Amino acid sequence: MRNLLKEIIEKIKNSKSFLITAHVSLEGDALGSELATYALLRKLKKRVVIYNNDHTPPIYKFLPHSGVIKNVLKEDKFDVAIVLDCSDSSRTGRVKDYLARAKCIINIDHHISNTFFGDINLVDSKASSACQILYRLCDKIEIMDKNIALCLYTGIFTDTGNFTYTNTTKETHRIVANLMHYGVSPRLIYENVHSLCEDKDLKLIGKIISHLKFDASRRICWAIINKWKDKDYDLTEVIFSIMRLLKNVEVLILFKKVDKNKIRVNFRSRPTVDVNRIAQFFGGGGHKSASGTTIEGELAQAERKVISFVKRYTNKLK
Ligand SMILES: [Mn+2]
Repeated sequence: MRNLLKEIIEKIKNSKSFLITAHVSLEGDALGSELATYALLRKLKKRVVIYNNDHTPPIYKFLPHSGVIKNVLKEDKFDVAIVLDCSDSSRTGRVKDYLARAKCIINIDHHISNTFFGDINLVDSKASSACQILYRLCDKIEIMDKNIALCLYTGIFTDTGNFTYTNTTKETHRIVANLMHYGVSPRLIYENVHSLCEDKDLKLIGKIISHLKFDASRRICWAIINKWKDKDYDLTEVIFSIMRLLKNVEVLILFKKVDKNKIRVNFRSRPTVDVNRIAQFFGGGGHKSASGTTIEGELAQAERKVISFVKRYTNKLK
C-alpha cells in the first residue's frame, strides 16, 4: 500500500519551490491549511507562494502570515503545487492554469466529492477538515509551533461548526488538545471568527428568519434572499446556525441571488440526509451535511426545481 504521508514528505524534501492554493470563496479551513502549509515550508527553508483566486476575508486576517497571500502572480514555474481543501482543480478558479505548469500536484483534501486530480492525492473524506489531515503531516515531520497550531485549530474549529457537526471525532478532539499545548486560545479564535456582525446585518438576518418557508412535513426549511452581497464575514453560516435551532428539520437551504440569473444554493442537513448528493444533482458538491451549487436562472424557478427534488429525495428515505 502507498504511504502517502511518506511520499509527500519525500517530495517536499526534494523540491525547492512551492505554490500553495485552495478553493474559491475562502474560509477557515482553506486559509488555515494554506497558512499552516506556508509556515511549515518556510521552516524547511523552501521558496513558497500562496496564490488565491479570491481575496482573504478580513475576519481571517488574524491568522499568522495572512499578509503574504497573493491574488496576482508573476512567476509561473514551481516544482510542486499543493492544493488544499479543494474537491477539484477547477475549484481553484484562475489558479488552475498555474497548477498545470507545476511538475507535481499534491492534493490534500477531505471532500467526499474529490476527483483525485493530483499526482499525489492525500484525500480522507472521514477527516473533519483539510487542517486535520495536515496535522498528521506536521506531526510526522515533527514540525509544530504556535503559528501552525493556530492555523490548524482555526480550520478544524470552523469546518466542524465549532465542534458540533458529525465530522467531529475522537481524533479531532485529540488533535485540538495537542494544539492547545502550543498556546492556542479558543476564545480569541471564536471571537475573531464569530463576533463581527454589525447591527444592520442582524436586522437583515431577522428579516430572513421571519420569512422562512417549510414543506408540509416540516422536514425541509428554506429561505430566499433576493439580493445577496458577500460580506466580510460568512453571513451564510450565521443564518444556518439560527436555522439549526429548529427541531425535527432535516434539510436547511438558502437561495441567494448573487447576480442577474445566478442563484447560489447552500444546503445543510442533519445526518439522515446526504446533501452532497442533492448538490451533485444540480452540478455542485461538498460534504454529506454541507454542500452547495450555483444555478443559472430565475430565483423562483430555482426554488421550485430544488425544493421539488429535495421533497422527492427525502420522501424516498422515509
Ligand atoms: Mn474544509
